[in-house]
Amino acid sequence: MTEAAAVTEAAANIGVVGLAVMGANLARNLASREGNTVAVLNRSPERTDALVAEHPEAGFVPARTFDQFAASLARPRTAIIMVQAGAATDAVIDALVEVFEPGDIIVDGGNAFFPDTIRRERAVRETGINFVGAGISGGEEGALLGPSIMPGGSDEAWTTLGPILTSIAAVADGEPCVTHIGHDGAGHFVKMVHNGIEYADMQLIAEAYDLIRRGTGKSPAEIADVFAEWNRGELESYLIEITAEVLRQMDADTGRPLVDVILDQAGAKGTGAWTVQTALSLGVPVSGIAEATFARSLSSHPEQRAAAAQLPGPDEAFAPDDEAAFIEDVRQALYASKIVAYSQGFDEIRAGAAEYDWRIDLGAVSRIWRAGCIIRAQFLGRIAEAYAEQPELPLLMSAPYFAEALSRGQAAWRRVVIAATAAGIPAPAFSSSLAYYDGLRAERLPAALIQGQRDFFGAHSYRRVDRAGTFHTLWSGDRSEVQL
Ligand code: NBP
Repeated sequence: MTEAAAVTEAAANIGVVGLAVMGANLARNLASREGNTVAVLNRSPERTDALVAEHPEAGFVPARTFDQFAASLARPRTAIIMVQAGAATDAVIDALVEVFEPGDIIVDGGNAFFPDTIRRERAVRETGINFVGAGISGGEEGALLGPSIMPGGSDEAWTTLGPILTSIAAVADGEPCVTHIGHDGAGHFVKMVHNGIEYADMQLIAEAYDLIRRGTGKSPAEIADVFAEWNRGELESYLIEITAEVLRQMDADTGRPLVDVILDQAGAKGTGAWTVQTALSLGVPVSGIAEATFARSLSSHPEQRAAAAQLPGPDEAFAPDDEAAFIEDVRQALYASKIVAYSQGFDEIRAGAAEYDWRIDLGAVSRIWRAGCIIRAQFLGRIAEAYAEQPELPLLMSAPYFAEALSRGQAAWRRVVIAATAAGIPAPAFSSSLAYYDGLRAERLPAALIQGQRDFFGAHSYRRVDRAGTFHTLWSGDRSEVQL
């Protein structure tokens, strides 16, 4: 090999494997930042050729094979995989392990389920190569212009990767939206919960829209104005902003509001379900996220919906006396339920960190979600402040700012849930969030009765409020109590 060829071959400081929409945009983002030269590789070479031809300004270093790709990267070689999650990711990892050396870094930027990331990190670490699972949020636009990035992996990998990811991340109040979340699967875990919160946020907004539409008869365009107004206050967020845009959109074919011609069956790619499954195994009640995930499932069973359509609802029509007051109630119910959803999500991250031995800084997580990602909002700054004041906060919604907001909004929240129930309008996320709030603040819970039932049929025993120890009542005998 000539000297010139060797220099060319090791010209890139970062590589991207997988050049579909996310990978191509991430590669362009990387290439646009000073100091980065980006090697690119895709299974089908046509995609690589198209990207290089369409973006000569990016100065990409294209590769046809994994050998060429490895040769084009300076050490420690660092590659971000942006392929379909699952078997494709495993195939690319295997191929990179063949051509990389100890100290090199493989980053999976796809939407992997965190136990897969833990497994992959363990396997790759055996070779001396670093493996980093990095959650990347923001969709296509975020990948191109600046996503919120949640990397896991080792401290060693972060030393090289940190500056590269910092160069492409979104920026909120001068701070890049990337932080080293924790080891092995921590980054993908936090990305999973981010998506779960996103499900809850979207469902809450959808319930607010439905209540206003059915409660006041306003048109989607009029409700768009309501959301645009809300976006100027404490609910200000990307999701509220795009809700106004979607509601304002008219269908060119029919002249009707687009929202009325879109089939009302919500899709899902699985991250909401992962968040709920994981929460169930950790014993963390994320009821808002669960209801949001179930609401999408419910919507997607047309045969069951057709079968249930004949079932009766309430006789009374829903007509609030004071429309403006009702809309303000819905706004407050939305904000209160949103606080609960985020509180539950952060609780799941806290529990996951304890279970998997990750040292996750919850304040830092809220800060990197302030820009770049789908749930970006002013609100995240409030969460950051709460954790800055009290890093070991046991429950986010008990922080002074949120406790005050909940106490201000709880009467409206109850009125909305009562109105929705009376009118037969489903508001599962609003009502389950309120039940969670009331459950946690209750002085006594009927869990005591459940313990009694469990002891009755299964001799599961119980503890008492007045004495230490474990007890069992001889239900089938003389019903006296024994201490175990
Ligand atoms: P896709 O998830 O649609 O995957 C397409 C890419 O995977 C193509 O480059 C394809 O190569 C490659 N690929 C497949 Br499929 N099987 C392969 C294999 N066996 N070996 C090598 N490459 C293989 O792409 P995407 O929508 O750009 O998403 C990429 C990742 O980013 C996914 O994990 C996704 O979950 C995640 N993500 C997506 C979004 C989003 O908004 N779309 C947001 C956040 C994260 P080919 O060209 O040869 O077929």
